[in-house]
Amino acid sequence: MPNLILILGDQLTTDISTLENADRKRDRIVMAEVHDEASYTNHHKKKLVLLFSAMRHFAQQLEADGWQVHYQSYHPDNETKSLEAVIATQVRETGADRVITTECGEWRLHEQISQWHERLGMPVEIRPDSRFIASKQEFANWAEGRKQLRMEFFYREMRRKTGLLMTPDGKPEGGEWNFDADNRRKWTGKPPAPAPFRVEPDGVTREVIDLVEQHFADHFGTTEDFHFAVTRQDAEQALDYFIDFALPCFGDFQDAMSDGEDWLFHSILSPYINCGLLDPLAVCEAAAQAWYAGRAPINAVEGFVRQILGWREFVRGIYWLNMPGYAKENRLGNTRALPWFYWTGDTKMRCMHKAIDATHRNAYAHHIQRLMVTGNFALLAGIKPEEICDWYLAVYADAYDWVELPNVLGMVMHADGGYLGSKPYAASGKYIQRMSDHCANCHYKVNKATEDDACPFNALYWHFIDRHRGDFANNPRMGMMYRNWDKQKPERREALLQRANDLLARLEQL
Ligand code: FAD
Ligand code: DLZ
Repeated sequence: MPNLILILGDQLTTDISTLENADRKRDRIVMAEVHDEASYTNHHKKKLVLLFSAMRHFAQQLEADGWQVHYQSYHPDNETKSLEAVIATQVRETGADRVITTECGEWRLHEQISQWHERLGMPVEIRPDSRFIASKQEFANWAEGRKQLRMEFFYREMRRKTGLLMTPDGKPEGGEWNFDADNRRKWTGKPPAPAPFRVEPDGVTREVIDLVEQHFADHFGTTEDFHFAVTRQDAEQALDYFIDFALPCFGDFQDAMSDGEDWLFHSILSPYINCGLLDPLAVCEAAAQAWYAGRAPINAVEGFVRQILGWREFVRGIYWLNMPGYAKENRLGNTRALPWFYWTGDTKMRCMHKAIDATHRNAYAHHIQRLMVTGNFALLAGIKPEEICDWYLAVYADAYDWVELPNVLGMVMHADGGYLGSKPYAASGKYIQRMSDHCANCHYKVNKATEDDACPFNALYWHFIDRHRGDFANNPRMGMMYRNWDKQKPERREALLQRANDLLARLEQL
């Protein structure tokens, strides 16, 4: 009897654990573009194109390698609209008596798949996802008994485990674990940032673009200028391109933002790593090699490796340790609705407009735009976590619940009460001015705080500090903010709070 081997849209690698011990002659691989996965959020059109095209290319490769593949292409009239329905049909058609899958990345789907053995009446083997460097159990063991979980300590464990950027006697290369302090330069146009790596759409991708335009016309974003890689080969070239042209400056300008450059020196690899086209450990190894070969400085390479080996693994661990309760956290008691301009970019705040517009065009914004612009604004304005989380899940090509949720709910919104991060990343317009050239082009004046044309981030920042005194006044990392706030004259504080209340009352008009 054949096994049915389910490969999901974010498991596009022959190293996936479902294929271990599989028999090309006996077993059947099932891949399906289904309504339920394509519609559980308002996925950016480019994310749909990326995944459907990458899935189709991967299925073709499997077939060329001698696998039997059942592939369902998307059509709104397909009778089988969920993965379960596809599997049930395939069970009937093939007489399979066992389903094998690799654990999926999202709680939502994980819950469904966990019930399949009962619903299908047959064994459903769920294998661990060995693409991650730390297993769920390993993370749980590390976290056990710790009151607070801090990425930095977990990251060091991962460095030791993998030996990445470690000397033979077990010390961190370069003499430090972390070169974060060297990752904060403003970018003023020099050196020029490389253009993003581009792959021109082939026939398969063009077909998917037409499909998405036809059936997902109301989804966020655009398919125009689609240039993502959709095969492992091309994604590997994107990695090489990053290492050659952007990695050397990645460290210096990691936190920079620019009015005229969407991508700066970022790798733009997360869409590929997350869907399986690139292996996270191999990506880190390639970056480390560049340092050993003298092709990139340590602040760049360590900074890059930390994002993948540290943050990426850490947020995944947090997710699985705390779901499903984590998604419902709202410890700061936020109640405001997400302003509509998050979907349109129609705001006079230049930094917000730029970040949202890039998101709409590219299905991409870099980390500091996500954290310190669109995220920071939502934090200061007290937006309901579930609404801002839904937005982030929809709008990026790399978005999956396991990585989006801890970043948004934990890192940005501090809605988990400081479980993931020791202090909120709240910042006034000054931070944005320091790290970008947006403010020079903005309708609002970053040097003003209470006037009608003052940067909204300024008064909102102090409102946030004031309204959350009970949450943060005893946080040692926030003490200085409260001292600064308390030092201001009462009339000034009053004017700032009044301005903030006025802004909060007409968020939609900003
Ligand atoms: P680079 O800046 O080149 O970084 C290299 C790699 O490090 C990334 O490709 C990514 O794999 C990893 N990485 C960096 N930071 C993080 C992080 N905080 N968490 C996990 N991995 C990280 N990343 C996603 O992959 N999917 C998401 O849905 C997502 N949502 C985010 C939401 C918010 C509010 C914030 C603040 C961050 C989010 N991130 C998310 C993390 C990070 O912003 C993106 O991984 C990064 O911007 C992707 O672009 P890049 O490949 O050019 O990254
Ligand atoms: C994100 C996504 C989308 C848009 N479509 C599909 C699909 O049609 N078929 C599929 O197998 N997977 C898809 N995915 C990825 C899944 O939703 C993903 O496996 C879960 O989000 C778990 O990480």
